[in-house]
Amino acid sequence: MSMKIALAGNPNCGKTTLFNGLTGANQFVGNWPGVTVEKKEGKLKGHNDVIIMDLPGIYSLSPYTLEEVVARGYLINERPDAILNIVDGTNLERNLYLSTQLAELGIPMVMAVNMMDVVKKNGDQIFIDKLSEVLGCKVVEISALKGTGIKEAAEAAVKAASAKQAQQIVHTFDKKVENALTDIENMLGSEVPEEQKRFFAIKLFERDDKIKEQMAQVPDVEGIVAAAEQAMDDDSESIITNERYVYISSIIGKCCKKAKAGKMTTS
Ligand code: BGO
Repeated sequence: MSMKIALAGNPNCGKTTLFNGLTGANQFVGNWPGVTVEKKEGKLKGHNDVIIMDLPGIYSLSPYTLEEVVARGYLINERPDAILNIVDGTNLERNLYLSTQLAELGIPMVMAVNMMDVVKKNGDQIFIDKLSEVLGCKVVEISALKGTGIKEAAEAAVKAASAKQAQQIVHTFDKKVENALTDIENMLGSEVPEEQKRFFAIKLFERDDKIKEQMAQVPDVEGIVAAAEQAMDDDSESIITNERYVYISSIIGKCCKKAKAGKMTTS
C-alpha cells in the first residue's frame, strides 16, 4: 500500500527545491480540482510506494486565500500519512506560525529546518534537540540547496508515517480557551474523527465559516465563543492568534541564538 507524505511550508522556504531533491524526475504536475492552483506530486527517490504531495506555499491554515483553503482541504479530507513541514531557518519565528497549526491536525509530523547553510554562515544557532522537545516532533536540519539532510528528513517522515503516531498536542491555550475548546469538541459528532476534533474546535472557536462547509452537522457554538470573548475582552480569532505569537516567542527564546542581536534574517 502506498504512503502519502505532504510537504507543507511558507512561500519561499525552499519547498520546491526540497521537492525536486526528494523526487527527481518522478513528478506529476496538474491542478487542484476546480481551481488553478498547481498540484505537484512525485515518488520519493528509492521508495516506489511513497508519494510526496507538494502543498501550495502558505502562511496559515486560515480560510483567507485559495492556497490556504486548498492545502487545508487536502490535509483534512485526504489525511496524508505524515506531514513534512519545511521551515526557513533564517526566518524561523515567522515560519513557526504555520507549524503551530499543522501540529493541531492530528497527523504525524516531522520538521525540516531549511537554509541551515545560511544560518551557519551567519553564525546563528538553532538548537535542534530543544526545538524537537518543545514542538513534540522530530526535527532535522537541512539545506535543500546543497542537498544535505534531505534524505534523513524524508526517512524520518516515512518512519513517522509508518508508526502512525499522531502529532502530540504540546501547546495549550489559556485555560478559558481550553475550556471552550473542550465544550466545542464535545458537541462534535462522530463525523469528525477523534484526532481532528481539536483542529475543528479551534476553527469553530475562530468563527471560521469555511470549516462549516466541511461538516454535515454544524454545532451551534456561538454562546460558548461569545462567553469566552467577554471573559477575555477580545475577539476569538485575535485571542488564538495572540496566544500563538506568545507561544512562538517562547520557542524562539529557548531554541535560537543569534550571532548579532536582531540579525537573524537575511531577507
Ligand atoms: C532562488 N540554502 C540556500 N542558501 N538557499 C536555498 C535553500 C537552502 O537550503 N533552499 C532553497 N533555497 P524555492 P518555495 C534564488 O531561486 O524552492 C533558495 O517558494 C534566485 N533565483 O534556491 O523556490 C532557492 O518553493 C536568485 O532561491 O522556495 C531559491 O518554497 C538568487 O531559496 C529560494 C538567489 O526556494 C526559494 C536565490 C533566480
